[in-house]
Amino acid sequence: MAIFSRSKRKSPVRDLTMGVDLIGEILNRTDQEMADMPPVNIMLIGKTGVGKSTLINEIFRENLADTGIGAPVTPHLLKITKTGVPLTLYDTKGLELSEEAQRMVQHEVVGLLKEKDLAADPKEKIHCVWFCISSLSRRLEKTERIWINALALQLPVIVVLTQALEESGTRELKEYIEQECPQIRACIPVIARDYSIGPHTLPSFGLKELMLTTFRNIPDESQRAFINAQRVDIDKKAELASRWARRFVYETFAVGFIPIPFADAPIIATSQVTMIAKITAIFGISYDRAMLTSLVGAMAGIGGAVVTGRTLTTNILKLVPGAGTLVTGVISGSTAAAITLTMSKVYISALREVSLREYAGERVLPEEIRYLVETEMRKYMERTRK
Ligand SMILES: Nc1nc2c(ncn2[C@@H]2O[C@H](COP(=O)(O)OP(=O)(O)OP(=O)(O)O)[C@@H](O)[C@H]2O)c(=O)[nH]1
Ligand SMILES: [Mg+2]
Repeated sequence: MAIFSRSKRKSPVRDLTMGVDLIGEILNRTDQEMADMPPVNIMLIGKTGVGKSTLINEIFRENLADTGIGAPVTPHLLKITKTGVPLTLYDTKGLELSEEAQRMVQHEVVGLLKEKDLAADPKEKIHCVWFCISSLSRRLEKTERIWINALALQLPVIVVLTQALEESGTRELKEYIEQECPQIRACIPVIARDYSIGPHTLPSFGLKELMLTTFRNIPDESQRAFINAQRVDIDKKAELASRWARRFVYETFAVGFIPIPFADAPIIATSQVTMIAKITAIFGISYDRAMLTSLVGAMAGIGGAVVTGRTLTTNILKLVPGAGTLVTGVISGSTAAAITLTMSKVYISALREVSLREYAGERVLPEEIRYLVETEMRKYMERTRK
């Protein structure tokens, strides 16, 4: 059906009339989006105990350092990946040992960087190095300085000052490193996880800054994967998803959309399936059928698993001011755009809430997801009414 002249679909989504498994379509489509997403590749260098694993677990989804699959690439380099997270981490071991051992680690790292740089597949390239130095050590060793400067000539290097418990010492070390290593992109102090010291707690900080600085310094094609994999800045996920959705809606409905009778409303859902899948992939959330059924089912205003394009479109139509009168009429490009944009807003704000809960370590039950979506829809309706 040539309704969407400028839609950028990779493979056709079936016409979603009654009886089609809409959730299944969204699930397949999201899997496909994830499979097509080029991963972001980050190398972490730093002595044992500086907090590399803690940093990984706090910045990325899914407790990656503990639950990801670690495969040794060389004696001192571990490659960490996890299905469903578009990210490859290279973690170094053994830097704290003798100078001889340090040289070996350097040799392995340089070898890997060269190999990846020459690799035919651009997806293999290392995009950024997080060189971790404990702020508690209060010093930058000569070998570290030489190494950082050499690496920074080849690719973006961010020095992460971990365990930044003490303010003035951290500030001095940061200034010193910035002066000694002028080629680095940034030197960022962090406390990755809250520290309890006696009755006091030092709250974590610096992770968002590290996240955003990395985002700005990696190639455009890996930014989406990075936003998906990280969990410290949910608003950035929402921002990227909203920006993408606005463009998608404009491209799909503004040009070449032929007005259709309302009875054919479900066909609008083909583009909405594409949109929901893409937003889910941009967001980066552990999705499965149960979760999508709750989310999309609630948007369609029905409890069961049989969500159709018609129920979804009809229910969202209620949120579009003045569109109720269309029931017997024709859906124009601007109405279709309004429905789809509204759907993206509701979906993104629901995903935002679900992510906040998930990343706080809570298990979000399907009934709660349903409730969250309904709340978002009510809020949305009140806002538009005003
Ligand atoms: N609370 C808190 N503890 C931290 C932080 N960074 C490191 N630690 C603690 O320091 C210890 C070592 O941290 P890891 O993250 O295992 O260090 P690592 O760099 O991965 O060490 P290796 O895997 O041996 O190379 C652990 O007991 C952590 O709990 C932090 O930001 N907050
Ligand atoms: Mg570790």
